[in-house]
Amino acid sequence: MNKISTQVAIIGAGPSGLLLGQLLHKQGISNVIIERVTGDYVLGRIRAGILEQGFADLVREAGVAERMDAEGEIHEGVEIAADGERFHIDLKGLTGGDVVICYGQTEITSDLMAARAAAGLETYYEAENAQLHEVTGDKPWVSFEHQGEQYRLDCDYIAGCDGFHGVSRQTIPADKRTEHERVYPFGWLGLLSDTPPVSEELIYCKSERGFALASRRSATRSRYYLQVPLDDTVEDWSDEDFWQELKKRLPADAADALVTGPSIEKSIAPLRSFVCEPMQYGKLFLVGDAAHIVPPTGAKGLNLAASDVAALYQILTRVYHDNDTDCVSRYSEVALRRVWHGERFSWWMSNMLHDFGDEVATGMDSKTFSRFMDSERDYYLKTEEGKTVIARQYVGLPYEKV
Ligand code: FAS
Ligand code: PHB
Repeated sequence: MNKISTQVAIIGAGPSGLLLGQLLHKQGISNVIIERVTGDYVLGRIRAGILEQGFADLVREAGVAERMDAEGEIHEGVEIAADGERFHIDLKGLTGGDVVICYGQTEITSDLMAARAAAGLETYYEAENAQLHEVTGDKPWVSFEHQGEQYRLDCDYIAGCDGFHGVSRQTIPADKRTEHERVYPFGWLGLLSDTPPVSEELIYCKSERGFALASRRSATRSRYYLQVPLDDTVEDWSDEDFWQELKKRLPADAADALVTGPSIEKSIAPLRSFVCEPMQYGKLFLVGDAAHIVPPTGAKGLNLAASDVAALYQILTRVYHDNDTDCVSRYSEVALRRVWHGERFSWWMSNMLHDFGDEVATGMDSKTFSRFMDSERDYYLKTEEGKTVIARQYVGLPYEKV
């Protein structure tokens, strides 16, 4: 048995774990990351593309923002196309100057990986069968296997940054956690292509045929999404099928301008709203997708992970720098306040912009629900105060000081 120790054990080397590890390191707080797969596999997951101001500022504080600031695109507005009209949401104008950065999660993760390696920080990739022990005691520890060897990692705290399917949330006894969930009756088929994006700004489209999103990674790389039935598979969709359907859902002039090309990645993500309460148990803290999931319609998933990191980073800095452990118990309360705002916005945007077919999930028939959503769009897309609500939520609510 290999015995190692650190101050904070981090489970998962996705954006949450890597960002937390880098911030703690900057404060002289030792940490070890245990990751189930290879770094290349982590980078191969194509996910988020929009970073809130708060996230970008945290990456700058971590000292890892050079490429993001050089290559990330500042977006001062976003477009919603619905009911035959195109509505521009002036993020900067409606929020007094706040904007978002368009920079892929893959890039942020790559930058954080490089910074961690450059700092010589310990990351165990391909670590198998991680188990968390004595999380309610004074000295929790983690066991795992790596390259055929058994390891025991002693620590003061454990940050469960291991995503929705990780081990951390399951470590909290079922009778100690409440899980809130809404599974949507559709998924998103995403396509990445080295083609010039159809628009400078993102376009969220509600069409008669279902939702579509035109996003981007750079001036030469595009990211598109289509709402698809839950039982669709990637194999059901050739590139040509994707492009033809996208053209039918985009506004006509955007469809005419669409440049198509071979996909370099294509995948289907199911959509759910999910929150685990509380987000801490003894010396274990749940961070990011380990604690909550949102439908990507509000571009909140990655950004809520960042605000969890911000709260936990503040707390652990106070613990180790000021010997202040009173604030430890406040993590879940502080993190969940902002998580639920992100959950509501993502659920609300998904309700307004998707076709729910015949689903009756709201205690009313689908036609009645659809009429309510018509009115929701009519108010929020056609009034200044309505668009201000969308803009404020989209750029991200302020982070709470613990
Ligand atoms: P992650 O899931 O990214 O990382 C968790 C890490 O823990 C993984 O590397 C995993 O391998 C590791 N792990 C799991 N179990 C482990 C164990 N037992 N031991 C060790 N390691 C373990 N958000 C958006 O804002 N916009 C989007 O368009 C968007 N699209 C998405 C598409 C998909 C398919 C998915 C799944 C999510 C998407 N998201 C999107 C949300 C996504 O970006 C997450 O919010 C973000 O990855 C959260 O980061 P982490 O909390 O680090 O979790
Ligand atoms: C993306 O570019 O992947 C993206 C952007 C905005 C969203 C969801 C996904 O709301």
